[in-house]
Amino acid sequence: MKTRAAVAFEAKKPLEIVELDLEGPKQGEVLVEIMATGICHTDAYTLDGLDSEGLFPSVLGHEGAGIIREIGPGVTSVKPDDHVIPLYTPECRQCKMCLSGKTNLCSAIRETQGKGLMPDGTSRFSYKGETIYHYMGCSTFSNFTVLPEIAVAKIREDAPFKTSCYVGCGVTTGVGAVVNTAKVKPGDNVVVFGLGGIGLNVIQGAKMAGADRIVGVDLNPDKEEWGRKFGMTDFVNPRDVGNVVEYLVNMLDGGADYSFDCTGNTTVMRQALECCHKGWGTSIVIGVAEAGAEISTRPFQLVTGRNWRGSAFGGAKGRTDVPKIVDWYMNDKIQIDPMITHVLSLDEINKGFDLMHEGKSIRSVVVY
Ligand code: NAD
Ligand code: AHE
Ligand code: ZN
Repeated sequence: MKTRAAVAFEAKKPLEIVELDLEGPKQGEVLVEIMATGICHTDAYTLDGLDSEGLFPSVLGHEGAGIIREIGPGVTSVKPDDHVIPLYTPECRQCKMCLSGKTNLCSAIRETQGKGLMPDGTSRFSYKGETIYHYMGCSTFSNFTVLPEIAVAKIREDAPFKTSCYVGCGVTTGVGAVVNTAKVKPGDNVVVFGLGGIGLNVIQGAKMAGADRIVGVDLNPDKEEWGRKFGMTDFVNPRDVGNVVEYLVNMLDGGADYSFDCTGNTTVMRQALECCHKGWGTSIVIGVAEAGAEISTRPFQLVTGRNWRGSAFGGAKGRTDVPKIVDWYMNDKIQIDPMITHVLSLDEINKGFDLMHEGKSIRSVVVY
């Protein structure tokens, strides 16, 4: 079949809207009509050529929601007309990782996914006979996409696509890092670096968990108002204080119980660790740093009891947890609507990247 898609033909070039050829679902796969997709900073990072797994030409996008239109042989867990969210972290429920009870990082298809291919080692997308690569196993910047059955979460049908697509990455990543990875408890003090599409969800997760002080840190002063809307109690602009680590440690009587990096900047990651309380403070790396970047600190920071951890997709097991997070949204336990600052057509998708780089959007969503 044919599908309209925004294709990344080359790094650092705007996406081009073209009609692609799409092969139908094979064994264990489903065809999904994407109804809406968010634009995450990770899409921009890959488009900017900073992703060591970045491939071109490819169809980016990994924060979508849509409807199953066709199922391939052997598919049993979903059927046509089901509403689903594609999962860049699938959940096979059979691999060592899924069965460990210790991680959400399913390993069933990770190798081919990182090569821009379906589990059988081929792509379903092509343009004028040339292979176009998949991205993060999702490729939601295409109106239709093919996904493995284990990489879709079935969600309730009354959830609007325009907002629930955000659960496909940003909401789950931010809220999940608080409740699944850090396991923030009532009364804990939390510091969040980077108040974008992820950081604001960390803030609302911390508020939901009953955190006491929720300190937001951002270079963009406009983010203060955004943070306060979701439960931030204090705002710090690093440009207004001398040493941001010292400032936070003093402010929180020894430091944070939990801190979160939502910037992808390795200098910020170090600050996030070092603003943690001696003896127990834990810093969670969420931000994705460019290929080749490394983190550093004095080992003494760890010897004296600070912990450095990371979180992918908020530690959420996609097929199990994503439908529950959509329920939290539909039951007003968490907010999504105010964070969707821009709704665009596929033809306008490059504007969504510009708005992100200019710091003017929280989430831009493309509606097909
Ligand atoms: P975004 O562009 O919406 O927000 C980033 C925010 O960080 C902005 O408000 C910006 O002003 C702020 N910032 C940048 N440099 C800063 C600095 N030096 N100090 C303080 N604030 C600074 O991006 P997003 O969509 O929220 O994504 C944030 C990061 O999380 C990205 O690196 C993205 O790739 C990553 N991410 C990771 C996961 C995961 O599963 N681990 C999932 C989604 C996104
Ligand atoms: N491809 C990059 C790594 C990118 C990365 O860490 N991705 C996160 C999700 S970001 C969503 O916006 C993730 O899930 N990581 C775990 C995994 O298995 O990819 C690189 O450095 O090569
Ligand atoms: Zn993302």
